[in-house]
Amino acid sequence: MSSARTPACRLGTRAETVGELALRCGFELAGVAPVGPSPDYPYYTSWIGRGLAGAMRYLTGHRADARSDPRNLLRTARSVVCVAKLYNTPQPYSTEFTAEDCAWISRYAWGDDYHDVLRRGLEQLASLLGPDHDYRVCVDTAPLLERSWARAAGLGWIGKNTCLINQQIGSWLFLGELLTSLEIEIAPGAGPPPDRCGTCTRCIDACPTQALTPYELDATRCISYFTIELRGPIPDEFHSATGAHIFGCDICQDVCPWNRTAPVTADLAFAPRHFAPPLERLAALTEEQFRETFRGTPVTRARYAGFQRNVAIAMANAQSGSLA
Ligand code: B12
Ligand code: SF4
Ligand code: SF4
Repeated sequence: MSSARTPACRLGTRAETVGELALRCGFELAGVAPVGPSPDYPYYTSWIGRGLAGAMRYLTGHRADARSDPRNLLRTARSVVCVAKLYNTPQPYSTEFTAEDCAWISRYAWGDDYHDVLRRGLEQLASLLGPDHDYRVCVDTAPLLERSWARAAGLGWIGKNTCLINQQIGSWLFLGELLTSLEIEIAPGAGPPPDRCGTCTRCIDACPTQALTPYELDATRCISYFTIELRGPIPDEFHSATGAHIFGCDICQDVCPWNRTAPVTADLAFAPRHFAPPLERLAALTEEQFRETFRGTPVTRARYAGFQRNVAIAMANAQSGSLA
């Protein structure tokens, strides 16, 4: 396991750094960025403005404006503490897995819901930082540009697949943040690492729906968006490309060379509960059984109707031989 990137920072008279404290709270990476206007916010508004968010309304309107500055979430914030938690497990990648008539659930959704796991770790980190600060914990759902802040805090670069990638441990990472009123001193030279994608285009070439152009994702073409976020029918033209995916998609990370030797998490919270379940079994689940089977995992976000829609498409693909 790679050690946490440790920003040389001073917390009053404390000897420990935020990176060391974050390790104690179960995170692999931590870094700090000073609060200010959000890096990449103009890019974000351009992405929204071009319709690339599809129907994800929580990304637009006043929720979009809130992303312009973390002080919209915590008025007294002076530092953004960014953390990352590894969720990789030893199971094969979707691009290597060949069992017939099985469904593919994306790697991040095999175990416990990460929102709860990261929130607990961040609350613990907040208390280790002492009683005298205002803070706010953010994991995924807050209107904060998490990848951009993680890059600013030195956790990794943003790849052509749009994921945050760390040179040592790859991109199977959940991100979280602690906005705090503490002013944490950052070492000179800390900050974003270089982009290490180079001339590689594997993710762009492998995406079955051509959702990626370098560094940009069109959600209206993305299997992850279709199978998790979209309510209503998935456009017909994307059915066969969806293959066996019934919740999320990992292809553009599976093929990334930086994930070739990615370490695995020691946290049992992410141990797979449902790895490649048989499609027949999923198709037979009642709504109650669906809730019972996937309780406490991210899969419930698809809701029963979305889940059934996804399973039906994967079964049709299995019958027509386009599961690959
Ligand atoms: C909406 C959303 C999605 C959407 C859209 C994804 C996307 N690429 O935009 C969908 C449903 C498709 C999705 C899919 C996934 N998601 Co998601 N998602 C989010 C969410 C809630 C918001 C992301 C967002 O604002 N997108 C809009 C784009 C424009 O922003 P962005 O991707 O963050 O990119 C920023 C920077 O990269 C930079 N940037 C990007 N491109 C460019 C180009 C230029 C020219 C410039 C200047 C800047 C720039 O600016 C952007 C704005 O800050 C975040 C949580 C959060 N609050 O941030 C999680 C998050 C990004 N998702 C996450 C995960 C794990 C996934 C999946 C792997 C899940 C799965 N297996 O299906 C896939 C990965 C697909 C992929 N290749 O991105 C993790 C990412 C961890 C990581 N290592 O990067 C996050 C951070 C959640 C978390 N807390 O861990 N997701
Ligand atoms: S998650 Fe899948 S569909 Fe979406 S961009 Fe990556 S490879 Fe393409
Ligand atoms: S597959 Fe290649 S281009 Fe895509 S994110 Fe990984 S290194 Fe970058």
